[in-house]
Amino acid sequence: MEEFKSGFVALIGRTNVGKSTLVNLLVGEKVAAIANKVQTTRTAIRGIVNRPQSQIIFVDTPGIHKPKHKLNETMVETSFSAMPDADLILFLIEADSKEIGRGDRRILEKIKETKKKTILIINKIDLVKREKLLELIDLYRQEYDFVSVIPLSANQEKYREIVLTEIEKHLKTGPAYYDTEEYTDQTLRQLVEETIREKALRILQDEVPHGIFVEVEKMKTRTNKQGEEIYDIEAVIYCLRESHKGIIIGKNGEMLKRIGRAARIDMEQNFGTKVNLKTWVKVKEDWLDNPSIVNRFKYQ
Ligand SMILES: Nc1nc2c(ncn2[C@@H]2O[C@H](COP(=O)(O)OP(=O)(O)OP(=O)(O)O)[C@@H](O)[C@H]2O)c(=O)[nH]1
Ligand SMILES: [Mg+2]
Repeated sequence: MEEFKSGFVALIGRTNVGKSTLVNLLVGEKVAAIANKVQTTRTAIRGIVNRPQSQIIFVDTPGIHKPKHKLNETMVETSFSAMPDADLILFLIEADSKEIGRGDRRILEKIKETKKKTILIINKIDLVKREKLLELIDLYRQEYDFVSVIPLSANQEKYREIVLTEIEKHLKTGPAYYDTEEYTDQTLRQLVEETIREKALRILQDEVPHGIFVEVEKMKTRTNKQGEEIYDIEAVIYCLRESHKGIIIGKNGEMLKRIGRAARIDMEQNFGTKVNLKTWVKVKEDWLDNPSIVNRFKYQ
């Protein structure tokens, strides 16, 4: 019989390349927030795949970008800290890249430094012509000896098995590090906070959602009259300014209702229970540079 394999696989790439989309696809559950905005993921998030002969622990990380404040700095630090701990790295780039930009160059240098086994993932191939890919593969192959190169679309199910099989090949014999029933290391509370923040990111415009963090204040489970399990959740959305608070709440509270409704629907689907969600908005100026808040996003 083949021996059981396991390992930690870190996903690294610039912001918005589709790391969280790929983690969710591979895990088959909603582990990380996805949005068509930069800097969606703020800390290292683990997603676990349990297979008959292996356990793969994916480590999603914040996208590499140029920091503007303490939170940004911590996010980038977190991503680079995840690399030395990994057994394998998935380096994600976008299929429409024409050259190696500054962010990708920085990541490449780190990979060369750590000499880690790395799979190059070229994402969003649905957006480019095939011929373009060959040039890009060539360009990157000259930089590092990748164990393999996989062009794909992270939002298409058909790539799931291809990537998992390739990863499994490169894992070493080892134990299951996590309970095989688990699919993430995040608590339910963290999943709730991330779901609300994801909806705020998707629904709000400009800089408003980037200054938000969410805190669950109360979470209780009970059984309703119909015998269904229901979660009563109260959460606060913190933002940077009074003017942002006005935007998040919206006219007659419509915006906040939209965010809350979208979050509730998502949670009911992902948790398989009913959810009764109440949200408030509060201002906390300068939190982006406040170490006691920002330190929550450090790699651990
Ligand atoms: N067309 C297309 N869009 C994709 C694909 N993969 C991801 N996206 C979109 O790209 C955007 C960013 O995806 P995320 O998964 O949040 O990217 P990320 O790398 O985790 O971003 P950060 O957390 O900010 O670093 C979302 O709008 C996704 O829907 C793909 O294969 N094709
Ligand atoms: Mg992400």
